[in-house]
Amino acid sequence: MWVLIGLPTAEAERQAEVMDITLVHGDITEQEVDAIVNAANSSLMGGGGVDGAIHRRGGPAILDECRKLRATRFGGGLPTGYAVATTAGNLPARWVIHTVGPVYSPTEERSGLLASCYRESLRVADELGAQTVAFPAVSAGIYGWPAHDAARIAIGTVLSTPTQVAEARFVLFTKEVYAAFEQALAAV
Ligand code: AR6
Repeated sequence: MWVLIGLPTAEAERQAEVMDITLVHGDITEQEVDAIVNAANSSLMGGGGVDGAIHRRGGPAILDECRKLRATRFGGGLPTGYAVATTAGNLPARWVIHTVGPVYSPTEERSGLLASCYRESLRVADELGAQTVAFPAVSAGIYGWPAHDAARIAIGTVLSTPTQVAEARFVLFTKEVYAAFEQALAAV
C-alpha cells in the first residue's frame, strides 16, 4: 500500500489548515475511517466495482438501509450528484456515504455533477460529524470518466468545499488512477 500526504499550497491554504488530503493505493473497504464514500448508482441496490466491494464486505445491513431509503426519501432513486448515508455494517467505518456519479459523456458537460458528488458527500459527512472520510475515484471506473479529469475535479472540489472534515483520504484502486491523483494534487 502506498500513502502520500499532500501539502496543498496557495489557494488551498485556508482549507489545508483544517484538512489533510491523503492518497492511498489500495482497497477502500479496508480503511479505518469515520465514513467511506461509495460510488453507487441511483437504485442504491448495489452493483459492480467499488459498490460491489462495499456491499460484499459490509454485509446485508447496508442494503437493508438502502431499501428503506428507497421506500421513504428516495422512491425514484438517488439522483446523480446527491449523497446519502447508511450504516457501514461490518466495514471498519461508522457510515457509508452513497453518492451517484455521472456517466462520462464526451459530448455533454457533466463535470458539475461529478463535483457535486464530492461537495454533497462532505456536506453529509459534516452532518454526521465524520472527521475522516475515504473517497474512491467516483465515475472513473464503469462510468468511464478519464482518470486525469476525474482526479482534477475530485481534488479541486474537496479543497474548495468548506467542511469540518479533518482528513479526506482518496483510496485509489489502480496504479493509473493513483498516478492521476498524485499529479492532480501536485498541480494544486
Ligand atoms: N476500493 C477502491 N476503489 C475501487 C475498489 C475498491 N475496492 N474497487 C474498484 N475501485 P466504479 P463508477 C475503483 O466502477 O465508475 C457500479 O456498478 C475503480 O478502479 O466502482 O462511479 C455502481 O453500482 C475506479 O477507479 O464506479 C454503478 O452502477 C473507481 O473505484 C457504477 O459501477 C470507480 O469505479 C458506478 O461507476
